[in-house]
Amino acid sequence: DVRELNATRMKKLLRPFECGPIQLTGANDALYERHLMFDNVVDPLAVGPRERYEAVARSVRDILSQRWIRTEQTYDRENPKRVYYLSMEFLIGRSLASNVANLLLDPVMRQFTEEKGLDWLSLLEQEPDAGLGNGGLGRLAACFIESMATMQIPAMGYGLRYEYGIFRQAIRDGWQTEQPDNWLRYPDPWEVARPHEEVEVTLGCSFEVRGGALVVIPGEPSMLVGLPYDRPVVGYGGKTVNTLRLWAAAAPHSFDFQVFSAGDFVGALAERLTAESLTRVLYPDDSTSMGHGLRFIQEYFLVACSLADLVRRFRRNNDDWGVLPEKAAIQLNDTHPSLAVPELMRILLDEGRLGWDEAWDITRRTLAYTNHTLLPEALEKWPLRWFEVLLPRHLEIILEINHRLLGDVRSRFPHDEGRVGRVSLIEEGDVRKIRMANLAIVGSHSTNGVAAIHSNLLRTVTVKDLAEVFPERFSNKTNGVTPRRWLLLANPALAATITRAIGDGWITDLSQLERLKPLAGDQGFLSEVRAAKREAKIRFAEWLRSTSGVEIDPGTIFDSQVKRIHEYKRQLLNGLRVVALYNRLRQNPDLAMAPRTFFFAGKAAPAYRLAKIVIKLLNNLAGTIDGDPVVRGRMRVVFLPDYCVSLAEKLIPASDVSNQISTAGYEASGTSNMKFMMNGALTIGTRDGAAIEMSEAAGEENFFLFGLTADEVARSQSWYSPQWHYDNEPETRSALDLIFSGHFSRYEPGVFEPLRDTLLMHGDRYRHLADLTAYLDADRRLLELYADQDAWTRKAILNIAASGRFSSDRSIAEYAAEIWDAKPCPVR
Ligand code: B1N
Repeated sequence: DVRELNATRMKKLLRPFECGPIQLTGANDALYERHLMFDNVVDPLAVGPRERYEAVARSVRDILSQRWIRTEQTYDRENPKRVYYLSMEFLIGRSLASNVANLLLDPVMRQFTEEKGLDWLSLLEQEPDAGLGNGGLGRLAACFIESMATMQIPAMGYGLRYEYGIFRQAIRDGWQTEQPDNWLRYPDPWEVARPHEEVEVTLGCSFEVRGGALVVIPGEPSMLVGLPYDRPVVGYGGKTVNTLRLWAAAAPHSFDFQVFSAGDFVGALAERLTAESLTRVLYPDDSTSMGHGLRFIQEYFLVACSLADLVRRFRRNNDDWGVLPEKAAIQLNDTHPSLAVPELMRILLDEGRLGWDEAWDITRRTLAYTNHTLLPEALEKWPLRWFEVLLPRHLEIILEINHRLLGDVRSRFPHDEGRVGRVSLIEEGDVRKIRMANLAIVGSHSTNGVAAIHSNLLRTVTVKDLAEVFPERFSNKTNGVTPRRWLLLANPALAATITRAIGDGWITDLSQLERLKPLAGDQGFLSEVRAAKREAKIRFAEWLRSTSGVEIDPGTIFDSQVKRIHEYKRQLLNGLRVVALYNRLRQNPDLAMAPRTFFFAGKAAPAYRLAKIVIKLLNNLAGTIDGDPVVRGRMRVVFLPDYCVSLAEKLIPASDVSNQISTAGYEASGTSNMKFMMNGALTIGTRDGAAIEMSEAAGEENFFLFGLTADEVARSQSWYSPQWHYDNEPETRSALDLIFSGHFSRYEPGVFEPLRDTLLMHGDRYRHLADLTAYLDADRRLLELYADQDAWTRKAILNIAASGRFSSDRSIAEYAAEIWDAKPCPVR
């Protein structure tokens, strides 16, 4: 029994250090005290909270180390098919609580912290979030590797070790400001550097970073080194510990100062620093491709390092290149790593000396691609010129792929030159570009979207012509989230309530939540679920008060919208709803309306002007409404700064209402929607992304759906008139009038004028006003239900019971069966 084994081992490991002689041999004497004193060479009695966190984390790492080594040994011995998940982002957040929980060490930890007089929760707060991602795409990668470890799938995540993750957001005078997030300032106890497994990467030119911009020095090929840093990925139960391998860029050792420096030691050293700056910072753009050269090289660097590494591992155990597709499945997380197509071809052709047809067959059968967005501005296209300078061999290969593709298409679809132009890997124009999505689809055996509606739109609209050429390659894999972090860890009260009702099998088989359905009629269970929600709300309110001084009332409805700030996600629509409700109360202070706290959180891309104005509006709404005695105690607006994984873990369990209100057809899937559902929030939202499947699973009567459908949005160009809504809908008009009257911006005249432009003047691509009255109507239904607490909780239970499908374990099971043909490889 792993649980017992670990418990005894942990007790030994954490045995207090009693000033006796310290044994420096053997595995079991790595005491907490030893880490405390010797890692930082400090007096254990004088250490601060950060050192205590580090020592605890290192003790936990000691415990998982054996398993981690044994996992790799098992894979090495059994040579199973491995899954490689390539992603520019892994938004993993904190690791301590998750690793302890997955190692089943909670009871031991409780005892240990008690003995030491440590406060577990404040210990956890010492760990910085690993913010190596922007939002949903990066968090999905994190959930997926956790699920694969739990399901004992031989998998590895490959990403970049950014020194600066997503920026820290602070709010000054209502505006977003960005601060660099130097999350590795203190030594990270989880990462293990593997200098002996470094790889070399060749580029067709040299480059310099000057003033943040990339300056290419053509002509001279250059070399970079990729240094792997490994992080453990602990599966639930602690049986499998997989690896997340993050690459850091460095200059090669062979770098010859004598030749390059010509006496200029410091100048030559600057070149080294340039190499190291490649992986310095994560691009903070979610859903737009900014077209920066540095980003292009980052993407190639990830691909080149990861493929070199996995091919080396493959060659250790196999001498026939032809079996690569039986030994490796490489999943591309969006097109960001899609240079894997020409890179794998290059390896097979130039290093493996295979012929084109064989190399192409192996490449395609090894690679698979996931698309995460249909927004045209997010679809990556890189100038052909950049390939000429940086990756000339890859360009040659891409052109050959394209030549063969277009030949095929012409013979299968004669007299259809329109199609040929659209499926081509090259976009013609002033600046010729490579279409990375087309490259990924053509160069792989599988393309999937991340929710049913999204996969359908991808196949029938966005890349229709290619999908008709390769229909068998397209499928859907609806996203999921890990129930370990998002229910077991984040919501201990609800998790315990569920376990009391149906046992703990749900932790690794979330479909078991269905067994809660009959309990929706059980008065005792209703009160338990209500009490759990109450506990989460109090916990959140307490945390908020103690960290920011902001006081909120857990007796109010907690109504949340937390996600990246983007026009298509329509935080602005939510803002208009808030203003409309505020107007109702101002006009009729005696109106009966359940008191509510509206929470907003999310970051805007630093260069996204309009999104930043939306943040400003939400903060000004908060300020004005807070200061208005007429609505005191009736409604509050709170903008929580610096939304991140650890904040989501606190707020989502505490929320009663989940807002998922994107313009239908624009949100590929969404994943926070699933976390809210699992935690017993009711969803008010549009028929978009995975919310459609969620409402089908729970029954539409248990959802508050409203607004245009994706079809209606797609056809609305001809009739949508924002002015009509302004002229004919009194609440729409008075909400807009109040904003533009300066009511929320008394000393900042005109700040919100750009919003008038987007909402009223240019036809508004995101159709805000078309959905506002429907939103308010859904909100009215929601408040009616809330008035009947039992009816509300019943629906919450039915939602929880139907959320099992949205576990990332289910998503991974589908990928494993239908794309990867990967099987568990248990570690004995
Ligand atoms: O991926 C998530 C989905 O649940 C969301 O609906 C989707 O918006 C999100 C460029 C992206 N799509 N595209 C990105 C991220 C970073 C970047 O540089 C695009 N993120 C999504 C998971 O499937």
